[in-house]
Amino acid sequence: KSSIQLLKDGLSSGTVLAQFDQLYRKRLGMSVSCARLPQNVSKNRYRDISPYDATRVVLKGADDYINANYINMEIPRTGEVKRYIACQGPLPGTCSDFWQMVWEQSAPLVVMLTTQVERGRVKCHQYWPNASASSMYGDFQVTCVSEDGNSAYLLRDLTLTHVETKEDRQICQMQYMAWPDHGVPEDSSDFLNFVSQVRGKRAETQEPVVVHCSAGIGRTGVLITMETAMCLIESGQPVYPLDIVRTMRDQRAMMIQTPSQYRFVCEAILKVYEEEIVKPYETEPTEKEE
Ligand code: PTR
Ligand code: PTR
Repeated sequence: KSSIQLLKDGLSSGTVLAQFDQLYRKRLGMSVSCARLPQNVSKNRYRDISPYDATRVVLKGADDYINANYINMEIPRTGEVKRYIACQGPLPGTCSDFWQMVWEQSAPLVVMLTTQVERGRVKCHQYWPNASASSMYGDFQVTCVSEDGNSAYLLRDLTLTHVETKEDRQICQMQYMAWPDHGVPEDSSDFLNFVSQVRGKRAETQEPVVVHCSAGIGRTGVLITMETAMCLIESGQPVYPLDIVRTMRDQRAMMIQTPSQYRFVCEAILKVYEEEIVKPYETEPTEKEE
């Protein structure tokens, strides 16, 4: 059976969700001691969401902590590795760390999957200036050159300037609006369209894409899973969503938070495949026999 047929059967029988429920949330033996240091505690949005020490993004300088992990997703047989940085939504006190990270990691694209306030609770600080304005964040000035979009998502062109050297870079921020935390996007077509846009934007570069929501695990995990699955489909390879989740959780704990998020992404993968939203480059069938 093809991986897609297995996924389809597993979704109707319920085994797909049962396997997700049984998967470890944190990889055994991975320490998170940096996040727990007294000077870093206030830099975490949620006490129960900490980055593994082994894969955390280390800032330059003495104060090197930010709640962020590298997530590398290898696409077998293509030689390609899709690189991400998964992080929490910045807090008022971590905006300058955030921009330092974007700068040091040469990230060209920031994907934001939350709004600032949901159901009356702050989910992410506004770490960028309003349209046509500039703000300072530590050593960096950020200018919002343009803002454009629709009800599902917004695109912002930002200029990030290192004030001391006067060097500057263009950063694109893509914000998906219609997706509450612990939930799923309101519309899978809008979401798939958004993921395709993200793929298009990142096509020209090998640099890591920064992805965040509020905690940087649930919605961030869904987006990375979706893009990885699209790459696999495109290169004519089988898609095993649980393997994707495991690979992510080996690099940041708890990626994809709820069974409904997992179901949503599995159904979206089926849709991409069946409606040929992404088509294989190769013509020969390459799916593994099971
Ligand atoms: N989820 C709650 C929070 O984020 O504040 C509750 C919580 C509190 C969860 C403490 C875990 C906590 O323990 P530790 O800091 O040891 O992970
Ligand atoms: N302690 C928080 C909670 O369980 O509510 C942590 C948390 C918050 C976890 C948001 C996931 C969240 O969703 P996301 O990663 O999609 O922002």
